[in-house]
Amino acid sequence: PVVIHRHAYRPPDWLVPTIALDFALDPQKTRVKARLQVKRNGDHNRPLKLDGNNQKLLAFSVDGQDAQSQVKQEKEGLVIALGGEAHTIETEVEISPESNSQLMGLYASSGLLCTQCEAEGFRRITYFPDRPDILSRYTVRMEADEKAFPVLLSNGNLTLEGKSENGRHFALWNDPFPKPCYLFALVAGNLAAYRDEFITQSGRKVALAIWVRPDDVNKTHHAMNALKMAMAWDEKVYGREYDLDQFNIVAVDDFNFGAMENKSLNIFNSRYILADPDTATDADYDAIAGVVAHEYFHNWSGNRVTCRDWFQLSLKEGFTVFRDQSFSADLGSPAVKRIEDVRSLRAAQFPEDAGPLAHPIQPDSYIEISNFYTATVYNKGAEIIRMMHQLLGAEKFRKGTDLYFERHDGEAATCENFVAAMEEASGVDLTDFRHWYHQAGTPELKASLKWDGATKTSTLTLSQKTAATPSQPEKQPVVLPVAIALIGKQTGKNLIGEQLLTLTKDSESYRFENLAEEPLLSINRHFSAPVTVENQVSPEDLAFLSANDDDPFARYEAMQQLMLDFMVARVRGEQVDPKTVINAVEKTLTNKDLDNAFIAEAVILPSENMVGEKLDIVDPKRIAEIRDDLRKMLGQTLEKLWRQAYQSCERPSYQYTPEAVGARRLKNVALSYLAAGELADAPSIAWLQFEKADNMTDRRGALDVLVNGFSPEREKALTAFYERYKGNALVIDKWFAVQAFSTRPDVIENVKKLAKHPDFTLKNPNRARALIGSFAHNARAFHDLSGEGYRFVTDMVIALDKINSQTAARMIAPFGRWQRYGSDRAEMMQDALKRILSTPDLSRDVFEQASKSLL
Ligand code: DPP
Ligand code: ZN
Repeated sequence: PVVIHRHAYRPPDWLVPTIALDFALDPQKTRVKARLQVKRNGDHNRPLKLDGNNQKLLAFSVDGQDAQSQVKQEKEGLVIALGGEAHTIETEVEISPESNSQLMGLYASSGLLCTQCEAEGFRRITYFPDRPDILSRYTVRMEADEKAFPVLLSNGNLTLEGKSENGRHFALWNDPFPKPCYLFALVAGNLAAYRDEFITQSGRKVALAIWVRPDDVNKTHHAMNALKMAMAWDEKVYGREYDLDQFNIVAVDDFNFGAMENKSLNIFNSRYILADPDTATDADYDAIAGVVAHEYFHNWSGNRVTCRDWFQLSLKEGFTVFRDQSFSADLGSPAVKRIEDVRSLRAAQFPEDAGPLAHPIQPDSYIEISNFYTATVYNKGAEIIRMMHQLLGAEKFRKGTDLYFERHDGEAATCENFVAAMEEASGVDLTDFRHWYHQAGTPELKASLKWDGATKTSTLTLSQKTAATPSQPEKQPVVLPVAIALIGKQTGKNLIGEQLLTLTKDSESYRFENLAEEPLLSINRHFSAPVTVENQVSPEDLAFLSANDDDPFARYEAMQQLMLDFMVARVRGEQVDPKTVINAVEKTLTNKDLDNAFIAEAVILPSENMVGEKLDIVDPKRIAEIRDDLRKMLGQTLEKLWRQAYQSCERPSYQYTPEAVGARRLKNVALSYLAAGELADAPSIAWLQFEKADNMTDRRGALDVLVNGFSPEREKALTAFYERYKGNALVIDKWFAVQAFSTRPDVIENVKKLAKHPDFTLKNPNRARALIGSFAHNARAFHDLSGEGYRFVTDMVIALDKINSQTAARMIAPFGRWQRYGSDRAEMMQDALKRILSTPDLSRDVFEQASKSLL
């Protein structure tokens, strides 16, 4: 397969200022006519190359003359020699939406026709130079059967609609903003809209519509609220206003990503739009608000300023994730939001950075760009923008984004353009900071604080090291903004309030004088730098910090480290006393100054994977035993407190307020500890909660607990849940996922059975991810020494690759960590990768991930 290199970028030979598309839509056979105005770019005589695959070429002409005999058809497109400076190219092709199971290009989903073009789906619709640095003005005519497809949508403004022959109708759309083809979109189907409007800061009225199946209109209100808040927030925080008179969102059931920011026609995976209390959890509500905001924010960070090439992907994604994270933090509790974001960074990105698929936020090369929509490009990318925000301060950061938007509006830009604008507007030198863009791996930050009682002085030494990653054996020091404070070991008072230390070298020391007492170090407050921290602190001091640090995130971290150190020591076979951990959890639970949402986060143990990352050889079974054991101990010793927390968090009826969400969170964490403690009445409490729940958070919380046990309530609840929600795909996804995450030893047999359930299909990415993706992240089951877990996921990846290679490729990463396991597991994991690689007609997507994972 061809490898694309970052340094091989060359500007396009031909530009396409305008394109007119004409769709005769039909699920089996859609005809697409395209008229491209092409313009030679620069002084050269290279031919015009149009990317295209999965389509039948019916006609090809240049300047109105048939040119089918002059055009060279290659496997991946067309090549035509052109003599003049500008020409009109016309093509007509036939494509089949219904047989498009890859869900890239134009495809059918539950009776709708819709598109997904990022990154390279447009070439499956029509022949076109499919690269993000070609910006064109689009006019789109679409025609379809009026009964089956009453609604016809595309980007921009609707300029004309009407009837045509044979029960068909048409619509004409015109998008005044030049855009790359990955932002093109079209939807046709029987949809109903929930409508609202937004008045921009300059007073322009924007018509908003969320299009869904007619039965689902009542589930769009939360998404609509989020959209309006996001529009107002972007005006207030970034000065960015919406630029068209219409903004449409469509929800579809079959979707590879979470959502897509097509200009003025965002298309969403329905799981990030549809919500009501009966079917969506509080976590779903948060995710919906976050994704709606994310896609909306792309209108500026992505669409108005787009990416020059796909190596710049983090330019739009890292920045936009940072923007949506800040939005959600402003809306709710910043500390809890930060805890959640860091938890997902640690769960998804740190392992990526530590394994064979490690890549910088600007990768050096790729085989298939779809494989680089990663936690690194998105979430680490967001952390890198967040560090710039800290180094510059909010005001200069805003000056930088203003300059960036102004300077590059209407252009395809690079990450370097962004950093340069930041640097210029702020006057802050970011030369060394740029290493973050090209260096993979999570830096390890070592901290040691020495106290000299005689002089009342402390010296803090910080040092950093980044381990080698594939093709990057040597690492340079990176710029680390480290927020610290010194806290009195006796009094718990701040001796030194928060300071931002900027570590730029391998190692540096800082002196603090005239301290009233011996200090404890509060480090990497609010997770100011995306690093792992090595800091030798006693369990007692960690417990003290977990109760006294004035930064809520740092309190959470102290607690996490305390729990993690304990579990790691136990896995290593050391005799350690759980008392300190238990007391710290008790203190947190009884602290009247803390809110429920924070308490719930703080008392959850670090994941099994986090324990694994601390060990030379990962033994998932042993780690699971140790973690279960600590949960059991906490459940039993603090039984009274869990019961109290549970009761005090009960509410007479469902409300969606931050207070009620926090209460539900703590209530369900308390329930899970009662069950972990194997308390006799835990299953009946869970069942009662399940039965009388008036919302999905409580119903799902109860099911999560029951599914791990052997009580008769387990089967009752699973059956009741299924019966209640059958036909509701999003909730049935939860039913599959809950079972795939079970801690029971028979989970693999059950998951294999579920793969044969009539509701299971590999064709729907949400369903495939719910069962296979969830199972592959259930460490104890996936890594079972029988090898059954590996075998099952391998079989599924191979089968899925034929249907949807992008989704299949995303399930390979867990195999790539084989070096971290003992030889018994490592060999089986390598064998799984080899078996995948020996499959005939493997996709580029899966080939890239599997071959890199073997190295
Ligand atoms: N660009 C999309 C998003 O992240 C992914 N396809 O918003
Ligand atoms: Zn995005």
